[in-house]
Amino acid sequence: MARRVKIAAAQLGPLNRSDSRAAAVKRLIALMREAHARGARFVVFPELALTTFFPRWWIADQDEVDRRYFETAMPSPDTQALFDEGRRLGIGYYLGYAEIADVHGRLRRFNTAILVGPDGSIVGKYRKVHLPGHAEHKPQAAFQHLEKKYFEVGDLGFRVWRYLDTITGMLICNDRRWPEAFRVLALQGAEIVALGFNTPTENLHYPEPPALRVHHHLIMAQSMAFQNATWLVETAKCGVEDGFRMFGHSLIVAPSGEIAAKSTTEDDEVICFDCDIDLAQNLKRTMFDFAAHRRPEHYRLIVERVGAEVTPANEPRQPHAGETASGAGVSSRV
Ligand code: CDV
Repeated sequence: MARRVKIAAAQLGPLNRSDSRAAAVKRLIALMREAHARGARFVVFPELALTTFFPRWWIADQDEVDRRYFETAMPSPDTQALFDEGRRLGIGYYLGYAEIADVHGRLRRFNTAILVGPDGSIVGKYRKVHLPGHAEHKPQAAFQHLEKKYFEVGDLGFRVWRYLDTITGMLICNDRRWPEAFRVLALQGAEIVALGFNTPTENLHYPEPPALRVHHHLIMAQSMAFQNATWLVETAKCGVEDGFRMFGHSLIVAPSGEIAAKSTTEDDEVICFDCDIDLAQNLKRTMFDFAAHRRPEHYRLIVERVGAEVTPANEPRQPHAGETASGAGVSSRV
């Protein structure tokens, strides 16, 4: 019998700096109730869903950042009501937040997402790996993107969990631009990938039409879902937050690469789709039968090299660690 899970993307409109955690949690609960009323068993909330997108500001006082924007416990007194309501409704969810963890006596800060089961237990945790932006203050810029200042690179890797009779993985925002992240999840059998995001409408680095940014968001989601034969749920926090606009376009994408549901506002909005988890079986058995068709012996550069280097095939190059001279010598032999 086909496995079906009705999944919701619970998009949040702006959360301003003046909004309390309690106000954010109240809105998340309202979205959760709506998703449940529409039959959803799994709700995907956005990245950093409890506060404004604070990496847009340079804040010198780390104590202030910690106090205003980070969670030291999950659930916390402020978020307990969300956990209670999720358990009462018997609904699972993905929730993004800023985490301070005490790791062997050292405080470490991560951009984190958790997967919470219908019984209210935390099933899985992911800490964002691809941190965009910069660590230094750019006073001339219209806004900052200081994820590299406020967060460390996640230390938990890309993982999947058995969840609601599926195999579910988590990513966060900028990860959606990196095919490697999806492929690592797909290689562990991912059937659903959940991802929350906050994406400014304006490009910090160079002028770019907002429509083009949305275009990139859509084509990435469609190709990542198809090439990895997985359902993909991407949920925005969006709208004009403290004067800075972020786009919506929350999505549920089928393993066929088709957009099954998409938000139409830049405000609080629930979109839902009844996902046939086995829809990808044919694809996984044929075109994307990894065991039959992948050629990792030709993919070594993906893990051995970080930045691009120009290495023309007709110029000699030094062998990389672990690579035989003959393996490296493709160029010298042609
Ligand atoms: N929160 C993010 O990771 N945002 C990035 C922006 C900076 C481009 C994104 O990839 O959407």
